Amino acid sequence: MHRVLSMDATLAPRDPRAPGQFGHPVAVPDDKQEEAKSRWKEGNFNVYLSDLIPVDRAITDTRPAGCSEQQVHDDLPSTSIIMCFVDEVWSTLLRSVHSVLGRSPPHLVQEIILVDDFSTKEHLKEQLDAYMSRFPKVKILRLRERHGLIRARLAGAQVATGAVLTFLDSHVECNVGWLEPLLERVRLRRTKVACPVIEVISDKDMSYMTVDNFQRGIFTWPMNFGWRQIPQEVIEKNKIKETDIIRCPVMAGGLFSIEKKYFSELGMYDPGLDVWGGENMELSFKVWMCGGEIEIVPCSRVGHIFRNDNPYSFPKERVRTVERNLARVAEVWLDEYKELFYGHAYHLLLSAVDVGDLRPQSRLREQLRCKTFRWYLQNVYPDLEAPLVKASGLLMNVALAGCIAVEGTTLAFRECDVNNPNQKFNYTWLRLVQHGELCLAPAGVLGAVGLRRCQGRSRSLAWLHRSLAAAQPGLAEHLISEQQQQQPPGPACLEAAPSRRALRVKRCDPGNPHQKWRFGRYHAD
Ligand code: LR7
Ligand code: MN
Repeated sequence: MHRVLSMDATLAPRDPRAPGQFGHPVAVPDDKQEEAKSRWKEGNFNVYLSDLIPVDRAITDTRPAGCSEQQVHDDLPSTSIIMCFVDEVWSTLLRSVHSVLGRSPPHLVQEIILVDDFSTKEHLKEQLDAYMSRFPKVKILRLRERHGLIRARLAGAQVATGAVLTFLDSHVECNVGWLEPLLERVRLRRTKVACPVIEVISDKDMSYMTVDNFQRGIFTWPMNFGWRQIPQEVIEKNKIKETDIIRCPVMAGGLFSIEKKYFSELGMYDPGLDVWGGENMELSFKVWMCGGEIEIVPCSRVGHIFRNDNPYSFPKERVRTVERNLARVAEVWLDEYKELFYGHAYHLLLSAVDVGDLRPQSRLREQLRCKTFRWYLQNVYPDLEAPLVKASGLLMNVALAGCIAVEGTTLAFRECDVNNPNQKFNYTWLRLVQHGELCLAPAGVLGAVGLRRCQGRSRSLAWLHRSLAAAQPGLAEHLISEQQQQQPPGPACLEAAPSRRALRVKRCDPGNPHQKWRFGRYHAD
């Protein structure tokens, strides 16, 4: 083994006084404000400043103490670096490539594959070829139509010859010693997927900033990626050090190393995902559930320009594209937990997005003998709140303290009995009041209610309650039917009639306790 190589061609920069040198912030001169402003949209960051900064600027070594003394193996696998871009700004693309060339041990870089995802900008054509012809390791793969990030990465992976694939965005700066610690993890176990700590290159002043330690990649419903700090008490209890590997439920998506053969065994990315977004969820679930691990390696650090908006167009609308990708991922990987996804993105359920053919992905999951999403939650992401239903137990009327019961295929209103299974209902993420296969439903005539076979995608079976009903003043404890009402106009609520103890749907009345209901237990708001 050897001490990690602190290779950095920029340690003695050509011009120490150049703007942005050492990752310092740069200010736009007063007389250039207009120009800087007008060029912002070329990349949705300060393109004017980026162009002033040397493409091989130095940045400070932000690694935690101890990283530079770590030992890595002499026989690390070599890697192909794959960088996809569409209409990337010249200076940031060059800076990305130079940071790899300048701060990676050359023998570990098999090649740098730049995948041009059908860019329209002139500087990315002959000018780029000419510039990169000086660097024999840099190869440019030109796609002849827009593939989108996900399929562009697959195209890059197809031609890559290294044992490991390392994906990077096209506006990054790799820091000193970034590569060996990633490859060390993959060498340790071929099913490890290693991510660097992603630091921040300011979109405004182009400064290189470090980030808080102990961050995990996580998601919240409906599958929004985020970072979350490991709680201080957990750090103390387990004596976690700044240099310790962090296991992540999900990766950010852009920056990681994965063994090429393992990536291909996993079927790479689902090729049915479109353009951009959600692929990080897909790969993360697939890796964890099918025997691998996602790790953040604190001694590997790469800066990335975070932008508020994509500077390129989407073939279809962006939100629609991402939502469709996520729904596809949910359908393939989430098992019964996909109800949580749809419950938090209910409009997707109603619009019945066309997720395409899922069979190849389901077959893959079977062939790989992947574990269940429940296993993933228990073992990889136990701190995610994921109750399978929103509420459960008896469904009690507030005014009469009586409960709804299923008798055969009809409904009755009875004295509450916690031991009677026929009085147990779930309030589901799909907004159903459900007992087994049967769901509470307005029967259509004269305000009657009855039972119907449950059907998640049907709005006529859905009820609003608690947080969902709270938008309508005074109705939070009510059960508001989502069925389109003909007569009477306005929202209709479930009511236990005071006299005959019968159930019916009547016009919602905030003050009426006969319309207020409580489930035995609430698992989510
Ligand atoms: O159609 C496209 N074709 C491309 O080649 C769209 C994009 N791209 C390129 C693009 O030029 C860029 O180099 O793909 C790369 C990623 O696109 P960005 O930079 O617009 O994405 P992002 O940084 O906003 O988004 C993050 O989420 C994406 C979801 O699909 C990808 O996984 C990105 O790689 C990912 N970036 C990171 O993980 C860096 C840290 C961000 C965070 C959190
Ligand atoms: Mn990016």
